[in-house]
Amino acid sequence: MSRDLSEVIGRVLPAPENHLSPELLEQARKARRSFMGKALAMGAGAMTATATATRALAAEGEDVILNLPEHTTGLGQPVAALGYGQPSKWEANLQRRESPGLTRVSQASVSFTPLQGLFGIITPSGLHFERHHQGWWDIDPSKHRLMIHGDDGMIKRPRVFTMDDLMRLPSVSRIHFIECGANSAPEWGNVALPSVQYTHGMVSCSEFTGVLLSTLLEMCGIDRKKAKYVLAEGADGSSMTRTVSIEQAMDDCIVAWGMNGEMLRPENGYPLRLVVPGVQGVSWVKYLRRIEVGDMKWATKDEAIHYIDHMPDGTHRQYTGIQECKSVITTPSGSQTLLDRGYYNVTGLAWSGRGTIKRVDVSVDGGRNWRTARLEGPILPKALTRFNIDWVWDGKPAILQSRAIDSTGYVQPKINQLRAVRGTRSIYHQNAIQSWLVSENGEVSNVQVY
Ligand SMILES: Nc1nc2c(c(=O)[nH]1)N[C@H]1C(S)=C(S)[C@@H](COP(=O)(O)O)O[C@H]1N2
Ligand SMILES: [Mo]
Repeated sequence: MSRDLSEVIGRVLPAPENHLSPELLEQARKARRSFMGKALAMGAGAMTATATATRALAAEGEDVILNLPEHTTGLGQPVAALGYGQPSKWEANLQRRESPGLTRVSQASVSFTPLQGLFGIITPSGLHFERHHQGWWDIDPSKHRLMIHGDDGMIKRPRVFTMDDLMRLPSVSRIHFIECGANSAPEWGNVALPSVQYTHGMVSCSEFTGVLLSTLLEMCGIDRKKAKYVLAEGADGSSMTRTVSIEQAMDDCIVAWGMNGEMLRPENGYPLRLVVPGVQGVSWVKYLRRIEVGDMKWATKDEAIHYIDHMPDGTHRQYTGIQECKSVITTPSGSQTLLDRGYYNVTGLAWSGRGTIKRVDVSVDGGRNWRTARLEGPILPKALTRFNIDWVWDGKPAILQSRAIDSTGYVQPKINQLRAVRGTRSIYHQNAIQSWLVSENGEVSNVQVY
């Protein structure tokens, strides 16, 4: 960009739930309204109006830069009062939230990650989404055990591990996304949830630390000829039990105790969870207590009745675990407001359960024209990948979309392409292109483009 950015830079008013206090939000809206008035009055000279508005803001700011506030002249705090650090109080609106449309059924609940307020690819642990089928627990690690066993000699040395036993073993630390299979499910119908937090906030990405499941299975003497599947079971009341293929189990599954450099948070499975990279969240069994090796799928309740895909012909598909290639623009996104015309860094996330992200294209005209976005490193397999692209908003309505392509060549589909194959009765695996409408007044909302 050769132009002087200060003349054209646009500012995003975040979704109300993020970052700005209600007072600041109202201030910004007022500034926006007076800018719109000026811009309207100046007609074709709108770009000048933007420059005027920007200079007005700079002049306002000069008071701040000239008058030294107390924090520049006084004594600061010695060390953080709490032993464990907390975010700035100014960031109090950046929170996990329960979706407006979802009813909480007893302890079966979901909280969503505020993707609109995050940078890079790592989800801070305190903002990692949660999905509990029967509530969460803070389990005493000294009493937690993991049993590995299998009939017919499939496991020659069955064993019960303590946490200490496990944490002495050779470990790995790897960055992976976890996405609930039901992420973006309301888009199957025409339910337009207001913000990216609710449309896509059941995806998070962390560095997980633990012992490879293959290491444990080999230690226990797995019979590779007989073994075809493993069953993972959790220690909570949801009887969460999921079949994982032996290929995946021996490949990159991790029996993890660490998340982002510290022990797992209780709500994310402390002290032990299974990490099944690329596969829907439900297989990432929390409070992991048992691994059984077998030669048939178990067809447990969470794979025979739930987590199935209803097809248009009335049949249903089972064991569709992989999270296919998907992406979403996180800023500007639903419920945010563009405060003026000019330059924006359009940014978002892309991921694929089958490998790495190869390319992300962005459209600002509802899919007629596409430009290739910049991918931000690191680009890791089965992890979130950040993309960015320059955009100068001319003040006219625009429809922003992103379309990801993964290392297998798979192209993220449009919603009508997905519906043509899958119908509209599904809950899971909705990975269509997401569309955000930017209206003339700068407000961004969720729309579907066919
Ligand atoms: N033991 C147990 N494991 C579980 C669940 C559960 O309720 N109990 N929920 C599953 C579902 S449906 C998802 S999407 C992920 C959510 O993981 P998180 O709460 O760490 O985000 O955990 C999975 N593992
Ligand atoms: Mo889930």
